[in-house]
Amino acid sequence: MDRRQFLQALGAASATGLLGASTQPARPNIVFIYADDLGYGDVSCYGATRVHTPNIDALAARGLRFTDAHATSATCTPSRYSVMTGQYAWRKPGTGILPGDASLIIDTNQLTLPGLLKRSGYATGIVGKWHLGLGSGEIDWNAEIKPGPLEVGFDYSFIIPATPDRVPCVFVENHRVVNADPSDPIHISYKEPFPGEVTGRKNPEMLKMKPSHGHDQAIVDGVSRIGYMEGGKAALWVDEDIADTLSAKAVKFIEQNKDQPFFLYYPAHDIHVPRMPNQRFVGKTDMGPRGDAIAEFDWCVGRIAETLKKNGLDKNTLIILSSDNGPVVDDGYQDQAVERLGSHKPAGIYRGGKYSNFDGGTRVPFIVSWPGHIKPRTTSNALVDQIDLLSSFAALTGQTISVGDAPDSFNILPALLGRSQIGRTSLVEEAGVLSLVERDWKVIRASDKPRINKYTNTELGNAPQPQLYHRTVDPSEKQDVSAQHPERVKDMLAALDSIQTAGRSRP
Ligand code: NG6
Ligand code: CA
Repeated sequence: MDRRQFLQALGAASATGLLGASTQPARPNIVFIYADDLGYGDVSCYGATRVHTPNIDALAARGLRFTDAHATSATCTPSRYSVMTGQYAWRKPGTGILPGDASLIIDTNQLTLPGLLKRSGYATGIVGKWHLGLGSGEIDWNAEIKPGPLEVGFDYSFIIPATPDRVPCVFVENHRVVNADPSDPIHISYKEPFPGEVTGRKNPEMLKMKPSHGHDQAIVDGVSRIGYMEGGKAALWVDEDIADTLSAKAVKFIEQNKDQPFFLYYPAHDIHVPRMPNQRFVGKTDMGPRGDAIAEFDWCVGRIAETLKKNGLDKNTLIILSSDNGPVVDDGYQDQAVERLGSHKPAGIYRGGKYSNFDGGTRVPFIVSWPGHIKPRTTSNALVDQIDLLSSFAALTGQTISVGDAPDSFNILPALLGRSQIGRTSLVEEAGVLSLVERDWKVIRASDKPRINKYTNTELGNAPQPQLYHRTVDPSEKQDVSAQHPERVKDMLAALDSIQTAGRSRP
């Protein structure tokens, strides 16, 4: 048996048979809560002490907490693309961090996570940050905006089009900008300011939060952003109210769909920059806006959990909570995150963070709860990846996936439900370069890119030679042991090449 056959056999073993008596398709409601830039060490049930996350901890107490779970990438767009499609984003060019005027990067004929659940009779909704592009050319923000979430499997959509630090700073509900005013049309540019537009660069006296790097263009709600914007005064969001607005829409979606199975994808704007939590959360931690945004995110988790309970849905709802990439402290605004960090370790014991090849880039909190089906207060060391939700939910709902669909999504349902300690046996992590994890080992491809991001001060994990780390002996990736194991490095790099050229990795 060669390596590939062996991996396939292992994958198949984890995909079948382990569910035992309860392989019956089930159709619980599914809520996927996806934080933005929340690190492994940023919540109390993963070891944080200077911020308290009682609602996230309660979720973990009701279910299963993973210690070796990964976002597919160390940045947002590729991680989200992979969750939605079950395909490694690096297979598709153009899936890096998108500007706010980018076209939709998901093929509308492709099988998607919401599309799969819709096929099984679920009502599907997204409330939160999209960042996967909209439309198929130049977007007219004053007309119908499509294709977007509704064309790739969602029945309902209420989104921040890109990120909170990118224009346009408006919500889009289904195909329309919320509170759009035809007499004050919205225009967006990522090239140059509009005539007479005030910007963070020219008018810093107008800012209530100043940039530390970048973010010196359009000014909205006293914060300068990436990109230029004019018009749409009545449609502009107020940063401090985003969490209230999004969580209220999530509550409404749950209440409106409570009589049928539903899938709610809740990609929160917290704790991405600009960190502008509501006044209620200001000072909840002594870490400034970054800590307070974590408290705000936790409150949203509580609001969703409470809504499920109030409507008698808590027992029959599977909740997953995770983050789209690792943590970053200074991501472009002077928000005291560095000055007030103190002893807090956003990535826990892991090295690097957002943007990094080291594990801090992709190893994130990952909690699954489903009362009555998952044992409370349990922990799993199984290797899992968010890209696997698609195939795992196909198994959960008794569906098969065609060979060409979701090419990198493994069915790891037994691990997700705590019935197996085996998730994946390998995975590819994407940051500046690709890395391959295989059981106890991780190899990072060689890269001539900088070792440190001088703006965010992140250790990027780039080195001119491939690096090899032992994941159990040295989880913090301190000792590159490539020189001691040249054969292993060679084999693993070859395995990574073949995953890349095969175009698929799903067993
Ligand atoms: C970077 C931004 C950063 C953040 C990131 C995307 C600058 C200087 N930095 O380019 O602030 O927006 O993109 O974050 O503009 S992500 O979580 O959506 O990937
Ligand atoms: Ca992110």
